[in-house]
Amino acid sequence: MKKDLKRLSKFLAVVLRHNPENFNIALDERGFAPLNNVWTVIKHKYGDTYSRDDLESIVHNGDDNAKKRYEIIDNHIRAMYGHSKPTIVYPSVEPPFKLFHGTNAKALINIRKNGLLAQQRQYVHMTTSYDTAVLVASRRTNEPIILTIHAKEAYKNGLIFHNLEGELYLSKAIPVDYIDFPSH
Ligand code: HQG
Repeated sequence: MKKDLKRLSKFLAVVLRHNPENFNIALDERGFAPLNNVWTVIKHKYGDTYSRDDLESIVHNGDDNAKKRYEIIDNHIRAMYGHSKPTIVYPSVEPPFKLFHGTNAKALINIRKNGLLAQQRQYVHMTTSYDTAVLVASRRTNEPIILTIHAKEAYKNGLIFHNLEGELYLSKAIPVDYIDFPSH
């Protein structure tokens, strides 16, 4: 992704995931805001730097890894996940047999004690793709640690999972009983 599109994508995250009220944007119960209102906010911040095509490109093509963070439906736009405040009520789904979560040695100490907790976001993020888990962990460490989550078993025991689209799954917290830790 071009560097300047990444900047716009990060700004959209601030508006649509974290602080919509700072920009006088109200999200509905599914996390959507009128596209025109969001476009006005972008124009106010960046002037003519970005076109509507740039915005559409971020929404439809995602970033370098074709990772989609936003969607537009009926002239409304939302962040699909990653909110720092309760925003979207996701339907519950039955997850696959296992999911992966990429983390680092420092976090692992606490995860071994308390399981996976959502930290600054609303949910723990997990993926069906081992390689994606490595990428996610690599944001914070050169030595990713990949945890395997026994998701189906957790689900059968009452834990709630959500899936937006594709490989990303969310849950409020994952107790240690359902996590395979590295042995060393
Ligand atoms: C760790 C990005 C201490 C957890 C990515 C992680 C992903 C604990 C960090 C998405 C813990 C939270 C999510 C516990 C978990 N004690 N640390 N009990 N439980 N942790 O960023 O999964 O670019 O909120 O291992 O690509 O790293 O935003 O979650 O290291 O899809 O679109 O606490 O964010 O997507 O970090 O990443 P995050 P994440 P975007």
